[in-house]
Amino acid sequence: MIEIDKNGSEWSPLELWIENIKKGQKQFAVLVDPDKCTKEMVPKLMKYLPQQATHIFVGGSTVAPGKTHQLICAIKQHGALPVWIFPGDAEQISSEADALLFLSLISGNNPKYLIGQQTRAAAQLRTMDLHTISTAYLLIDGGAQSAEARVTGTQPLPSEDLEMILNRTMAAYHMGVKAIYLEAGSGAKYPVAPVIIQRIKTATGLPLIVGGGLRQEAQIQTAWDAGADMVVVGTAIEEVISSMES
Ligand code: 1GP
Repeated sequence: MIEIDKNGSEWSPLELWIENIKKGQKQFAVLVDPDKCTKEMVPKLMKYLPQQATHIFVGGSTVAPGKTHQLICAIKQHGALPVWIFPGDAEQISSEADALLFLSLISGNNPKYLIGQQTRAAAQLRTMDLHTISTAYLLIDGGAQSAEARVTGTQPLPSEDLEMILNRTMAAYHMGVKAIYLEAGSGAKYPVAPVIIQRIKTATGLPLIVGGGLRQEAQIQTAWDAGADMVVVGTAIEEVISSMES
């Protein structure tokens, strides 16, 4: 059954994404960190967004409460792209977003990021109408110490340990997640390798997000060609925007 969501669309954000995947349309999310982008900076952000952008992700590893909501409100005022929350913790939730990636950090064994933050988030979700996308989140070594590993107190999975990456992903698959997110870490030296992307996409068939260390068009195309349905770019776009005149 097709449901009308709160924005009047026939499709929920996840259903719409799956439709795009069926049509072969690749997605490009620009990641905006509320700690680095204030609401005053939003007009400039929207002016210099890359043309390929299909989504705006909002989130960061350490964000003061309230900042995520303010930033999302400003983005929604200035543009029409769907805004999905990519939360570093349960404080980063706003009913103004179109969707919340309901992440579980399954590459690590820290209960706080496997079920703790999710329990706190669920308490808030009881009082708001926000579409959630259950997502298995895997941190994979990208050759640099990442904020994600530091803040969550977990080690990334070694990129050569395909068996472990696959087994952890399949555990989440059997628990019924709706999407997978392969993360090399913000500012990674090496993005997630195509062989990993291809293996995970083939094994699960689930909508697949890939991010971390994607700086060049060719790297993005490689991730899409390997099976990513959506790429996420943060640092490279932050750098371009901050180099532009106000
Ligand atoms: C999104 O954490 C990444 O998955 C963002 O990484 O800042 O390296 O683009 P970059």
